[in-house]
Amino acid sequence: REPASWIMDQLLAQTLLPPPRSASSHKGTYGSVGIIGGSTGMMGAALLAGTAALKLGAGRVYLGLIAGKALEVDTTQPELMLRPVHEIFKLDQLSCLVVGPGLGMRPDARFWLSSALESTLPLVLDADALNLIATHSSVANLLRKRKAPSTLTPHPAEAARLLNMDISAIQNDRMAAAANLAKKFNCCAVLKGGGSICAVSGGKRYINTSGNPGLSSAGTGDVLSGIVGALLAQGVSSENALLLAVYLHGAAADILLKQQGGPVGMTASEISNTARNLLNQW
Ligand code: NPW
Ligand code: AMP
Ligand code: MG
Repeated sequence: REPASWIMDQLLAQTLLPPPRSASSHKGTYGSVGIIGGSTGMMGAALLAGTAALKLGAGRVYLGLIAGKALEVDTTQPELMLRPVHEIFKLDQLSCLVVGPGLGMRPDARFWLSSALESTLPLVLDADALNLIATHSSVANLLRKRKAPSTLTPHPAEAARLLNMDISAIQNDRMAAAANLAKKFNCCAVLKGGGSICAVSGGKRYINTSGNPGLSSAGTGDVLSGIVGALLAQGVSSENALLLAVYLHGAAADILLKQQGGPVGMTASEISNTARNLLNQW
């Protein structure tokens, strides 16, 4: 019998890469990521997730923004296609949706999350998508009933809300918490924080070995969700996309820690750039 827990290191991560790019490929070959989030005051979270998806190789990235007075273009990242959220559901070529970065908790956010859960697309659910699932049993039921793959990316406080436990209880047995998330919500899940635990099918768990406290800054989780989306769009399975994204995200932080002489002031945007370089080197 296979053991139920594994160590996620560089050797294992390098077995999970998207296929090499062929000379005749085009942007359609690398898939389209839709990001749903960006409510008023939290537009940055959606932009960070979108930029991460772009940098990690998605062919196209669309942002479906919740904010009424949303941006129409990010002039520092004009490759991103910014749309009002309802337009995302009219696109027929999406490979996956990342729902949650800066989504907020208002009824319209819940409506668009439910629409995503009712779709047949692979989903990455982060941040406020997780908080809405934790607080609305009708939304949680939509998640449990999904046939397409779903991936949850909670930090310990979000995991505590999802499992209706204290943060200290989650942290006291992180392996069990990760497995319970996957089981309860019929998905794969990462319990984030130092030594992230990924739980996949069959009760299998992977303890991540990359990452450092430089990642303890606003927006790094939004970047992780965008990286998972990029890998899904490039045809990596949902389990492998989660494992590879978590490892790459932490490994990027480890490279930056060395380059910058320590963990202080590491930014989420730098994680995207460095993870991109690492993926190209592998
Ligand atoms: P404390 O009080 O800090 O010690 P929330 P969020 C706790 C968006 N963002 N271990 C934490 O504890 C996101 O996408 C927008 C233990 C606090 O109580 C979301 O949509 C950004 N405790 C939204 O903001 C950049 C931990 O959890 C609570 C923990 C809210 O997301 C930032 C905070 O968590 C952000 O990504 C840990 N490892 N981690 C932007 N630039 O637009 C957290 N806690 O209430 O879920 O709030 O994570 O900031
Ligand atoms: P979030 O709280 O959603 O912004 O996500 C934070 C990201 O940074 C997650 O991927 C965490 O695993 C990672 N992270 C935060 N603090 C640490 C730490 N001390 N060591 C390793 N990774 C961390
Ligand atoms: Mg977060």
